[in-house]
Amino acid sequence: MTPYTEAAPLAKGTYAYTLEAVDAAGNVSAPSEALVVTIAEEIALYRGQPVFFMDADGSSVIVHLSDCGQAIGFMTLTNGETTGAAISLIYLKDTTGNSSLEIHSIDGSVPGTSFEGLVIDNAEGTTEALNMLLAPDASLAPGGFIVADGSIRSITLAAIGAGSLIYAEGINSLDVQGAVGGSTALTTIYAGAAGVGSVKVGGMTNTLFSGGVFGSVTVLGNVSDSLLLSGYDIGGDVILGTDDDGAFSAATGNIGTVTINGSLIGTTIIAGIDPGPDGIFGTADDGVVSSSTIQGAIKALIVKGSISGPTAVLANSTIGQVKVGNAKLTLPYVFGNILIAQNWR
Ligand SMILES: [Ca+2]
Ligand SMILES: [Ca+2]
Repeated sequence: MTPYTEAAPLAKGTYAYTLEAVDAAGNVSAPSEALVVTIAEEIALYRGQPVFFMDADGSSVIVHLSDCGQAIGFMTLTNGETTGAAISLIYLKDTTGNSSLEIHSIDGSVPGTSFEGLVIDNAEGTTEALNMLLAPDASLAPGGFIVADGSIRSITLAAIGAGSLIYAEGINSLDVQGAVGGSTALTTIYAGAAGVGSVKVGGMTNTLFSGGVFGSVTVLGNVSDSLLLSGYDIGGDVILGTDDDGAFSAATGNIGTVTINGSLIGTTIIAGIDPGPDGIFGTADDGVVSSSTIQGAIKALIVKGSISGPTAVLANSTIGQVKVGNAKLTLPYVFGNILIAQNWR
């Protein structure tokens, strides 16, 4: 087998390669299945210089890296200008807590746009990665990711697709007008010991959310098949139930008021509780997350719709009040496979 190398670097576009075998007698085989290769377009992002492109359905998209710091970056688009483009990756380097990234779009047969990946590599010595990711009409594509090695002050997105990952060392506010997650694959949001300040989302499905503390959590629709873990660290592998799980250091494990305008379905909400050896929250072997600072209180849980199981809401310390529909629940509340308890361990 002789390796084949293209003579010159390929221009952006999509290329198909097929293989035909020729024997000594000159017989030519049928062509193989095509190997399709897409060469992406890479666009530099300089602060203060917006980049414009047209996405696949004709929306005009503007990507803008702004404000201070030495932040620079690049953006990789798949497909060409003739078919329209999609953002496959945005990479930002040397950002600070003053840097902001904005993605806006107008028009197109499908409103808004989407991106598959955002990597924020903040400047050395900074703990803040970004002031603002303002993308109110951009969705994080299913299976997409946002990864920052520092904190992000505010994240505004249209939606977060199923199977996505958001990893940051603290998020002050997370505002998602549409849905977070989907039934097809687990969505993970990791907010480090600093946790999240305020969370406001359209709905939440099949999502694992881990942080040292949660401020207010407001959901316009339902929360289903999800886990909100305050104080309990799923670790750098962002997988629940592995060896690197434990306590966030210097985190309170508290949760502010959780308001769900829809229903709470098959979901676990934890403040400062450890699942114990069985790995399941709400069983007899549960423990307290062992950090000297963990308190693990929940200020209030207000569900405008109904609660269905298996659902567990457990606090190491107190739960201020629990209201479902118009009823105020007395704790501990145990009904079928629903368990709501304060001072759990
Ligand atoms: Ca883990
Ligand atoms: Ca357990």
